[in-house]
Amino acid sequence: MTKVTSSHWGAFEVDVRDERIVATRPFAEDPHPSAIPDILPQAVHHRSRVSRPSFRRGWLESRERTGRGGDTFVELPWDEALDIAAAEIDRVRKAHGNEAIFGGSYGWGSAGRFHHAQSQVHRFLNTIGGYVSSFASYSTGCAQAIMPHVFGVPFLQLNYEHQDGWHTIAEHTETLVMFGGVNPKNSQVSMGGVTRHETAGWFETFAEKGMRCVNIGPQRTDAPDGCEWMAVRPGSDTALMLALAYVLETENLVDRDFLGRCTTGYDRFRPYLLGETDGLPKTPDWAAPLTGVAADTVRELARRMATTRTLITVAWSLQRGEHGEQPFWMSAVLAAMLGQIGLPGGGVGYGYGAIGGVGKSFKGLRGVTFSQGQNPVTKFIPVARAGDMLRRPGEAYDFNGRRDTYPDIRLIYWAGGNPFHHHQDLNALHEAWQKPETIIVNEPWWTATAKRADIVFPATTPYEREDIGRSNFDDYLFHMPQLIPPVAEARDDYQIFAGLAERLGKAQEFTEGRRAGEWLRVLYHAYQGMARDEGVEVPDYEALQEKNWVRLPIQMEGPNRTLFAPFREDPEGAPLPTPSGKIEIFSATIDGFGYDDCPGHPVWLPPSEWLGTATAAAPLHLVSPQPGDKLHSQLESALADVEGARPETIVIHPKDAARREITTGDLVRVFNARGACRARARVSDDILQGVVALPTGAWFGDPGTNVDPDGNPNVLTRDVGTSRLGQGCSAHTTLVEIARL
Ligand SMILES: Nc1nc2c(c(=O)[nH]1)N[C@H]1C(S)=C(S)[C@@H](COP(=O)(O)OP(=O)(O)OC[C@H]3O[C@@H](n4cnc5c(=O)[nH]c(N)nc54)[C@H](O)[C@@H]3O)O[C@H]1N2
Ligand SMILES: Nc1nc2c(c(=O)[nH]1)N[C@H]1C(S)=C(S)[C@@H](COP(=O)(O)OP(=O)(O)OC[C@H]3O[C@@H](n4cnc5c(=O)[nH]c(N)nc54)[C@H](O)[C@@H]3O)O[C@H]1N2
Ligand SMILES: [Mo]
Repeated sequence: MTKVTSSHWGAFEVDVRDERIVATRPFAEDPHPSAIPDILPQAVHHRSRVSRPSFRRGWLESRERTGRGGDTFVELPWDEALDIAAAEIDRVRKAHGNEAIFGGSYGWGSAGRFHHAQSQVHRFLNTIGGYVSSFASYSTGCAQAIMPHVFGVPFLQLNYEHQDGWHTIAEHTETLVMFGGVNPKNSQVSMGGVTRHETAGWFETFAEKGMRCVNIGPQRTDAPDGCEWMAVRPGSDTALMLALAYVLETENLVDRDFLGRCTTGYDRFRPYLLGETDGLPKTPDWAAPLTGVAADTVRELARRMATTRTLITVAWSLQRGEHGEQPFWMSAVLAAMLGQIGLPGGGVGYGYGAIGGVGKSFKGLRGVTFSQGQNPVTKFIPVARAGDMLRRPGEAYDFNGRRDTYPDIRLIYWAGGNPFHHHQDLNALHEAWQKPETIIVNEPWWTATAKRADIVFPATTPYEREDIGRSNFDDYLFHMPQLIPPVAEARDDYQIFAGLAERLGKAQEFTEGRRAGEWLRVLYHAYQGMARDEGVEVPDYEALQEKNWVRLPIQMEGPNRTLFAPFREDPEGAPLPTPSGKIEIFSATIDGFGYDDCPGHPVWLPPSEWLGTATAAAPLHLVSPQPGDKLHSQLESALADVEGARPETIVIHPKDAARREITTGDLVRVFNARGACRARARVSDDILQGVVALPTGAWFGDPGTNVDPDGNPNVLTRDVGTSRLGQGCSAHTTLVEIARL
């Protein structure tokens, strides 16, 4: 049998023989298919699958909690396993209340609208009284806090619904200034799926049109070949942006009319820019030693930006570091000074390349959604503060103008995420993780997180269940057929939670009396009605099953979307939803919070770890980007089997390598005071001297291994919020040393 299915990395064909996935092939309509599914046959049937419900021996026998990660597991039959888990959940909620249950459960899980692990776990926990949740994402947590203060619009809405689409950029942009690049490697994936991979193709078009594309960041490879590379030290972008702004201000290249009509607070920012408030004019010469970019290069770029249609783009990675609020806010100020916000192909935009859907323009069509219900518990944490939450119960912390205390968590339920891949400072997380009384994880594979749980329920993968594939940022609709039976005794998350809900007397609330197949039809029917209301006909469920997939007629061709065009046209008549109705260069709201790590207008704040604070013990800046060959830590067990694939590859500059007598292919130890991992060196001048890059995604090793064997960079990263405002993930703020092994 051959069928098409969808995934976060796109659609692909699957060959099935004797109830096994034997091969995958690209989807015919995808111009640049991802190679990620190549490994799927090995991964789905890998020996690292969780076969049966498993209990950590120490927990099962004596509720002992210090052995997480180092213990053996006992397999039990499903009924008994669900009984024990339900009784434990019941005990915790009765003894400590639902505020003692952490169900934030961050992670990407798999595509598919019904069997979406987060929706399932949240709905379940809501039916039994609620859980402590988490706000935003590791991807854009900091931006989601700061950017609404600046533009008034939720950050992701800005990315997906407002900012210029590729068509508009291709038509109008003359200079594309990309902080952190725009990397087709990253746009291979999108939450819920990206069917046509178009980013690389757009850059071919830009090149044909003679667009000048400048990649500003530590790695040449962050943008397609043919783009200029302006190497800049990680963490220093705000200084560079300030220097560009200084040139605009002092060479009279600022659009004062735009500033007057559409912004507020330039008068508060300008004295800082000119050094009147701190004695430090933010000149290109001031910035040069901070950024590593020559002053003349900055002047030339500023003049070019002021005299051509210029779009500034900012990669999400820039806010995944300490003070990540600043380059995001400052990019908006710089764009405002240029006065091109609201003109097609000009202004500023975020996350192009981060995710396949950004830059595409479709008519809005609501999605297929399974209701998570209402959470009676209002307590939440900023998502990346999970480690702090476990370490500091009852202690106060700041977040975006509010002061709260961390809850005292007794039980953690995680489904569809891998914190021992994604969280920073994993050795510290491992310590903190020993504190809760019980940890339950649903997982298809024995990940580092599953190995550190007390109860592991084996979950199916999307290939083992029927689902609907649909993303709001894509123009395809899929019936995702069940391709193979569940591997070993795996069950769908839905079935697992239905079993727990039943034991807790909430079967009806959770299932509403429906089986998964019935839910699919109910959800699809609602979606079909909504689509019809929007003028889009989609086939009946049975017809979609038969067809396998359809392309929806929702594409917007030609230049079609310009960020804040109506606002520019008429700032009084179409104000932004900020307190002033304008773009906030100075925010009285933020100023009122009184945060020294995020004051009332953008400022240069050096991170605690960057090349400016390099020491003999940790002289290199580590960036840990997303892996090109997979999604985060998914499919990792099969990839790690490939001869020579592990440990992960770390990119290092020839001069840094020579000093350490490292050559390409050498095994190295990467280390700092927080931890150490192995990696395999690749010497390349595609990276700025002083910077090394090790992608995320290797599975974190077992406790007791001092040097993480496969190369997970999060043994090295710092677990600290971006600032009291955003409290986002600061993974890119890390210094390390490297030695040959
Ligand atoms: N150093 C550093 N760290 C980072 C980042 C960085 O840039 N640098 N980036 C951060 C970012 S942006 C992100 S988004 C995170 C990503 O971190 P995660 O989203 O946690 O990573 P994934 O590997 O996608 O984890 C998903 C897990 O869900 C499991 N899964 C898949 N399908 C199902 C299912 O149907 N049911 C269940 N129960 N489980 C399923 C997978 O096997 C996998 O273990 O990493 C963050 N960490
Ligand atoms: N193939 C694949 N694609 C993915 C993912 C994946 O796991 N695999 N994950 C997806 C997810 S969840 C997300 S959130 C997005 C993330 O998308 P991004 O945040 O854009 O991606 P990253 O790979 O973290 O970082 C991109 C580049 O930023 C540069 N960089 C790091 N720090 C700085 C800095 O301070 N200044 C400048 N100028 N550049 C810097 C690094 O050189 C790095 O290669 O990617 C998505 N795409
Ligand atoms: Mo992400």
